[in-house]
Amino acid sequence: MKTVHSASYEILRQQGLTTVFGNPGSNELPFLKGFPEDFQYILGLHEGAVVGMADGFALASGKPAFVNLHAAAGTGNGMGALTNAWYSHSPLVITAGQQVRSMIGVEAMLANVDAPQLPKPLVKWSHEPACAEDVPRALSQAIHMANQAPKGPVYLSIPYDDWARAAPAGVEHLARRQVASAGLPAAAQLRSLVQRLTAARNPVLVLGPDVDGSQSNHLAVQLAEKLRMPAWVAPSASRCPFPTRHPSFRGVLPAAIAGISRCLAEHDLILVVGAPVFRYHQFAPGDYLPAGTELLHITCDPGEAARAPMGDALVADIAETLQALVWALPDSDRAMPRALPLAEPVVEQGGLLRPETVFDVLDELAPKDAIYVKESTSTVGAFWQRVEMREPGSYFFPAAGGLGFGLPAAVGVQLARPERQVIGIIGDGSANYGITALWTAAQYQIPVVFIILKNGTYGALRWFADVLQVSDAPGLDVPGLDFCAIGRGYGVHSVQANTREEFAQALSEALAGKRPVLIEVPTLTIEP
Ligand code: TZD
Ligand code: CA
Repeated sequence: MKTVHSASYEILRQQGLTTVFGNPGSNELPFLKGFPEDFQYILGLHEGAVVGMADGFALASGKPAFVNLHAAAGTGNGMGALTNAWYSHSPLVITAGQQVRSMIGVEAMLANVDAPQLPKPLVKWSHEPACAEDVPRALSQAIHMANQAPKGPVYLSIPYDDWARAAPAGVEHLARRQVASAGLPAAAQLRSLVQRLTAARNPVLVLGPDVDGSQSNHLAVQLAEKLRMPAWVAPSASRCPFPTRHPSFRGVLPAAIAGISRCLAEHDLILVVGAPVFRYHQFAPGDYLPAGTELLHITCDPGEAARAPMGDALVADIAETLQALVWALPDSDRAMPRALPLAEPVVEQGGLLRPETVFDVLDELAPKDAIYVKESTSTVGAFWQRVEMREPGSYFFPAAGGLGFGLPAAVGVQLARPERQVIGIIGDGSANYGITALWTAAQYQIPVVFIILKNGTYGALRWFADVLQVSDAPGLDVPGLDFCAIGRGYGVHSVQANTREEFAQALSEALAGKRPVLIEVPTLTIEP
């Protein structure tokens, strides 16, 4: 007999979701029964780590990732991670076990009384099928919803007595369904874009995470070269959309209204691609645009288009649109922008290392196609200045600033991209929110190099406390943490490096090995 269970696994198999990131409970056991040999189960010890790993896996593979959580408590633990998945357009298909249908009403243990309500508003779609027979179809819908532009997380609650029920007639049509979308602007829209870009005296490009997400980095380069434009990375960067040593590269825009206007003041036209307009952070009021400047926005997300406070937006497929623009635009005869000068080495005083030095050593020793998963908030600026990134998919940072992404996501990214070295650069504050992912890296031998920058404090909050003139806030320091002991406790080979030489040595050894390694580096605190 074909069951809801076998039909659902067939859908997952045919749609390529054969890796299950999970943390099980009694409600999930019937789903895990007879777990097929062609699937792999990646156990995370806390749901924040489970969702973070799946998020990294989805972002790095560009494909939906499957998650199985335990009812309300498991879902709740994973929800902080959903803030990042939502804003990074990460296609996560999250399922959770529910009590048997007849026991939800009496609120038996582990009944999630209003399951679809719980993960809102951090999912695109949240659902509990009305009957067991609808579970396979709902699962198919979940996959296609997650994967449609703009991609994002979805949630499905499944009562555990559903799995053993007979699948309905016609279920076999679901597994091989393909749902595609087209997103090329109409000819007239394209003409208008080309006209405005050609007419501009001094245009500038601002690129966001969806350029990298749609693997359009090379098209962004061609566009910048055609129009001889400088290219900025949109504020609060969660990915790297442009090679960082290209002559057009200008760095990451500040995440403040006034700061952005200041950086773009000399331009008459700003073309934003694949980013919200804009992902501001610190409140610094001012004009949204420099006087006399126009803004054009190309995005795959209708929500981003609608909520922007200025500019004209076009909702379209990023890759298709960039390709069409590259074909249609004539070469400009402006001068090519000049490359930014490389950052000078900093002077070490002999005490704690500066993060800049750590990054210089990384830039020197890491493979040029290394993937950086970064979650050390006070060192973002220094990192972008000092570490070259060339390839698509080279950088991931929590898109909503929700800490607990970095360490697990590094594990998920490495699982999705075994051919490239993943290096996690994690603050001593951030590391604690997703620390259990170290265990998964150790048990599954996922060879991430974790670099823990230990400055003993929530460095970015120290800076923010200055900005907000809060000089006396409690709870900003995190002394007394021994990450080598913690790493060893979770089964990861761990070493401390105190000098440039020790760090270079530890990093070289870690890169040469085929196992996860944690390097704890005591550092000074710098400003973001
Ligand atoms: N909790 C969660 C889940 N996300 C957050 N973003 C914060 C708290 C607040 N927070 C920040 O926004 S930055 C930060 C905190 C606690 C400090 C992180 O410290 P770190 O990095 O050691 O990882 P730096 O380099 O010392 O800033
Ligand atoms: Ca810190």
